Amino acid sequence: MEIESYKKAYEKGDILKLKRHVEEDITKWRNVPVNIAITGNSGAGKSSFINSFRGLKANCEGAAKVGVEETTILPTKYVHPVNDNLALWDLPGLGTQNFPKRTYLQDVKFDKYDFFLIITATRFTENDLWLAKEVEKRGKKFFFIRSKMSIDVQNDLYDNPKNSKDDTVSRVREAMENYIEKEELTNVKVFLIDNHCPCDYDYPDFLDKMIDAVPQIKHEAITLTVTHLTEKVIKKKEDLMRERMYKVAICSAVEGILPLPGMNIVVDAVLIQNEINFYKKQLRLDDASLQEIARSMNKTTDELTASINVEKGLLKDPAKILVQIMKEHFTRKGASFFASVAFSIFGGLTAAGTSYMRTVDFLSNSLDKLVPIAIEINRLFIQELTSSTFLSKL
Ligand SMILES: Nc1nc2c(ncn2[C@@H]2O[C@H](COP(=O)(O)OP(=O)(O)OP(=O)(O)O)[C@@H](O)[C@H]2O)c(=O)[nH]1
Ligand SMILES: [Mg+2]
Repeated sequence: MEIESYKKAYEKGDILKLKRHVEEDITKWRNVPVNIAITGNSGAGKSSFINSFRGLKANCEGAAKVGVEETTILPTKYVHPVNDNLALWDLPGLGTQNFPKRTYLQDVKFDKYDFFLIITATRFTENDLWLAKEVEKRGKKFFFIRSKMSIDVQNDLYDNPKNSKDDTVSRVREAMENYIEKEELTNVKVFLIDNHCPCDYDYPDFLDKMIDAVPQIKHEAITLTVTHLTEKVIKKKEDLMRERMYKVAICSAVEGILPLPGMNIVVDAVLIQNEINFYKKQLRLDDASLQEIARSMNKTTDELTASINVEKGLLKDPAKILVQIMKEHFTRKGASFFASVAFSIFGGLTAAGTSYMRTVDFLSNSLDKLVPIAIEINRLFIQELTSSTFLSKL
């Protein structure tokens, strides 16, 4: 994967080049396995799950080590014997002295996996929910797996002799689904299985769904990688524009010293307007760039901007920009961080200080709004680019 060439193509706004790189890399990516992390509390049955998934018993050669005591100490990779697109990572259990929650994510290198199976052997615990949220935070997906179902059935039969196996399974399923709904975990699948009986419960269904999900997981992994790479370019530009902001503001402050009543606000307005146009160009949010991106996605500019899910007022008519910012500026309360900077530089020069503060504040406020729009458009663009290329190559 040519990371540098992506960044360069994106930096230059060379969309066709970026597209070509992605197309070339997708052919390579097809042969790279997806990394699936098997995670959950200690003893939940993670290693046993890997064995059953690979069609092995715990005592077979090459099987993952399992045990009633804490067993897995290092993340270990197992490739699926039939589908070598699947790399299963047996992770240590969460919540033991060796792997406390505090350091777990770093210890198991949580960021490197593409998809997660969170295994729980009992009702959901706080740790399961925490893992689920951490996966979601990274823009990745997971399935919940409830293991040891035969033990639940056996226990339920002991407690309620009239209950059938199906009764127990339905009650466990209902409880898990209610929990997922209550915690607002979106589109999460739950499978009830027993690692010692891989033909029973939801295990066969899980195998089908997992195999079906692989191309999608791969596609999402690619999209996320390219999006992160190009997002770095946006962030770098943002840093440079923030540095520049102070210089522009100093210009407006120098004009503010001029003893012409009302003059400095006009100077500020022109400066701010020009600078915002510069930001838009840098972030490829100017009309020409938007048109080009929309065209490469087979959309009109209006269709593209309609699909953006962040505040996008600043993409509107430039003349309205200042009015909008000014309105917000004058309704905002509290001392700004920039005020202290301005006063430390300009001390007693009130007109200059006011001008400086106003300009930095306006510019900073605009950039705060433009950057998320650029990130969102970038995400939509990469998603579209990778899916059209990836799916056509399947
Ligand atoms: N009955 C039954 N027992 C299971 C199942 N899954 C695991 N076990 C048992 O539970 C114990 C722990 O299983 P492991 O697979 O070692 O659990 P783990 O999550 O890998 O544990 P750590 O690596 O220590 O975190 C073992 O004795 C397994 O035989 C299951 O689905 N049904
Ligand atoms: Mg284990």
